[in-house]
Amino acid sequence: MASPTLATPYSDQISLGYSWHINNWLGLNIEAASVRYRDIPFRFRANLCVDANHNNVCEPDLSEQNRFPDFGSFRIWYGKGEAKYNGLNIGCRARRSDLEFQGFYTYSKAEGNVLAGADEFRLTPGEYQADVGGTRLRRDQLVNALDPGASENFGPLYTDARHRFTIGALYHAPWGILVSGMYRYRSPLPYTNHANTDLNGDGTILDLPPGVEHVNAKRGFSFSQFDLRPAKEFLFGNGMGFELIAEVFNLFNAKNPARPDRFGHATAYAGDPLQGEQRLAQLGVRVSF
Ligand SMILES: [Ca+2]
Ligand SMILES: [Ca+2]
Repeated sequence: MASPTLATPYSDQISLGYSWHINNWLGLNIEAASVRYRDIPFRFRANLCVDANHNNVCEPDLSEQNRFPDFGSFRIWYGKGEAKYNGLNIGCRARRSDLEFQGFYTYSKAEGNVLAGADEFRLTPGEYQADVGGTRLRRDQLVNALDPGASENFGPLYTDARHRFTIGALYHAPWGILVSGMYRYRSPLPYTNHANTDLNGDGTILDLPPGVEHVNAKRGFSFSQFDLRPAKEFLFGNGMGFELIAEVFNLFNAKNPARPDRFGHATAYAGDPLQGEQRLAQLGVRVSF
């Protein structure tokens, strides 16, 4: 079913940046951005049980029926998905004879009612939280399906990390050795502490327990990874030579738990599909001729 609210999605963006060359080897830039996304389509299950006797239990045996009793569980494509992003980014570049350095830090907030991300159309992405899909009693459910604009349906998007930090450096060490490294960090992503049982008698189990005010109110796990790559080139003249390369991914072997369930227990770790690396070292030779 399609709702008459469907419209072409759009976004308004405003950003302001400043770039500053402090001296001939150091530069800074700072940028603030604010984006509003509107008319994002998403679908949700709309044919809920009507708890006629108000005991917060859906009782088909007592002839409590769905709102549209002639139909089974159907989904509505609805057009009033929205999100907003506010971010502040500070970047730094440094370049000296033997060292190049680049780093940035971002403070940001991304909130909305289409939790998979502002350019996605799903409410319950199982790749971010282990137990929001799996059954139609949770999948594509709005926490409050009777009022898609209600505050409990809004929360931080699953991709919303408050802090992100990345630095990369390239060092020309003695004996012609080139060492490069990169460190990445982001603060924990949100998840929904849902009840997994029908608390309000509407037949769905993606309900918020008492005291939980909105979706994605909890935070799971941070992520960090440090990669290091020393290399040395041997040249024989005539354009011939070879380069020895060692690469270590996730040098400190950060476990990086991910994909929590509603209790905040991780179900995925570094090295699993779509996660960062486990510690991994490899040696390589590149021959040029
Ligand atoms: Ca009832
Ligand atoms: Ca329910």
